[in-house]
Amino acid sequence: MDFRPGDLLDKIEYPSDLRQMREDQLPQVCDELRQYIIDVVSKKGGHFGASLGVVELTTAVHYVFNTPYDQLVWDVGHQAYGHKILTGRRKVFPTNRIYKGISGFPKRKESEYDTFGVGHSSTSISAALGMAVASKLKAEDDRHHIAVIGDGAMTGGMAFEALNHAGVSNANLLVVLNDNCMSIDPNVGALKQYLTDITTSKTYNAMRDEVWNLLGHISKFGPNAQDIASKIEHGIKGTLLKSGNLFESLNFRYFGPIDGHDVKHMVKVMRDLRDMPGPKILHCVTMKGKGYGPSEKGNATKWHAPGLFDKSTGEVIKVVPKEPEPPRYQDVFGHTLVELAELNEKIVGVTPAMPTGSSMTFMMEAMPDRAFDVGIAEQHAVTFSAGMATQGLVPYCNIYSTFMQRAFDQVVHDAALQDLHIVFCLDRGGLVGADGATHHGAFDIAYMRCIPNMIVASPMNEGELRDLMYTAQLRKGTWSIRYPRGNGVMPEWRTPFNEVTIGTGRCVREGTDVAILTLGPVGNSALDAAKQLASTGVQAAVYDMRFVKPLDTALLAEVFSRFDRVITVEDGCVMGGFGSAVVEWAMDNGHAAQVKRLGIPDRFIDHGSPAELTAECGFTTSDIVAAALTLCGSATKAAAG
Ligand SMILES: Cc1ncc(C[n+]2csc(CCOP(=O)(O)OP(=O)(O)O)c2C)c(N)n1
Repeated sequence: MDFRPGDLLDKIEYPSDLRQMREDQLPQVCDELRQYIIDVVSKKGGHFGASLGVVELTTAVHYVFNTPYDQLVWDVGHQAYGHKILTGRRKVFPTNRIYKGISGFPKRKESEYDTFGVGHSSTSISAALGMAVASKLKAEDDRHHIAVIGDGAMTGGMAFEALNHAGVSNANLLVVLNDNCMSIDPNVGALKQYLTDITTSKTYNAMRDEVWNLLGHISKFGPNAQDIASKIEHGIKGTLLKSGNLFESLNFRYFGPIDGHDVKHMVKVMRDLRDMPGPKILHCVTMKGKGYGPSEKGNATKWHAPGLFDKSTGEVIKVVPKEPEPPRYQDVFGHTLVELAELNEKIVGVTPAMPTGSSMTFMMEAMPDRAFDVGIAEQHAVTFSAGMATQGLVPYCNIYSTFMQRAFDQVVHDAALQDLHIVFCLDRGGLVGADGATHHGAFDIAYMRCIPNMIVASPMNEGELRDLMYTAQLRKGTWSIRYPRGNGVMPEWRTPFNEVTIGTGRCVREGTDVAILTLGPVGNSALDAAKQLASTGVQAAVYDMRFVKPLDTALLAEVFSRFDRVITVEDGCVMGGFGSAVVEWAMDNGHAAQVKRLGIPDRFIDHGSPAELTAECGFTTSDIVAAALTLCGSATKAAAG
């Protein structure tokens, strides 16, 4: 597939080439950059709207600042495609997010221009501040540090923590706030309102300067001056706080809002700010999806990461299945939650900025008063849920496995320790594919099962997900129910609800030679493996354990008394995960079976298709077959020897 960057873009290998160009050539560079992103992403997939929206911002930063000596940190990093193209990766950009190709996010190993690895949000100001303070300590006073953060990412607690620190640091830091009013879904919260107020109040900056000058003068004269000054100050502060002084009150010098699509103006403003010491914030207003007709027309959520599309029409390319497809797990979650909430008025829904991604949208539409998008704020989502649980509500708090890592202490300290009845639903458990190492849900089984009081479960299919969700509102406890990205296995998924006994698994296939114990949907691969094994004469039993905590110890006792060859399979890390739980139990109870654990190995797994990554990790159907044959072969040899 041939991708043709335009004439100017073709000449830019690195930002030093960009900086050779005349300022009046920059709009054309932006145009070509945008077209190249549209070309590649339409055919290869990936994040789309966010990168289009920062084309001018990216070009201006690399034009004005001396990157990579000046250090540029992206927040989340899904918007950094233009940055990748301008920093040595133009030719390999079509390999973006593909197995063994470049990563869809900035990554330190990939380029010296990627100063900080990202994928999770709201880290940029902390990281850039750390770099700025390090530069100061190393007496590199000419070095600049730029954090680019979206209005969505700015809703995360870490961003506020970093602003609070930076404001007293006197660090040479420029925060560029890329305000497009969008997260993946429309941005939420008071900060969003606040940024809108600043943006719409055109006279804000001029008024602010005049007012503060005036106050300075008044306070010097007349007996009532202090009184008048304080009254004016009070009135003005009210206006300012409403319309834009938040950053200044944190000791940042605030500039903007400016049009983030006027590249020449951005260059001028950034040059002015470059030479100004101390913490500064530049508020740029942009449009997500800018410069491509269909994505400018609306539905920015769809254009966040639309999949493949026909560039000329904007039609998303869908493969129409011949048979009715099983639903996505996230949709089963979304519909089931609405059904349960209709049955149980105590149920509420919580999502930290992922309504569409988790299908919490279904409940938000059906019961807007009982479903909450709290912004990119996983820690808050957990403790907010805990607060509601203290009052007898039953929150279903849906957080992607990888993002739940952010809220580990809140799960321990605010939920489990107080034995609160909350149902954490962990979407995207396991290998997620093209988003790669920052997004795989590798660790939740291990980090949840070590917490006292927790009930940790994973369904083998959609019906079991419904049953677990149903049971979780009936039985008090702090629950973690994890399920994967993508489609399930049951086209007829709307099964009647059945209560599951907590801490019980089930045998889904009888066998005599080897037992395969699984947690979650990998049980389906184990069933396929067992069928293949049968044709080789090996009879494998398969157990869907359902719960990793509490473990079904009665079932384990039965398995270990019947089998001396056991395989565990999970789509989570093998270190400390489900297999570890089984082995710990076996050791503690004096069983000496041979146990082979399959799962995600003890290293970070990059991006690729789920099939490629599962093969790399070694828990495909064939891997399970091979493990069983090896175990059975070695047992035969041991017996013969
Ligand atoms: C901790 C964390 N939670 C959730 C996400 C998922 N996520 C990726 S991009 C995004 C929206 C970011 O919005 P913004 O910073 O405004 O950037 P935009 O896409 O609008 O350019 C979200 C919620 C994430 N990357 N990290």
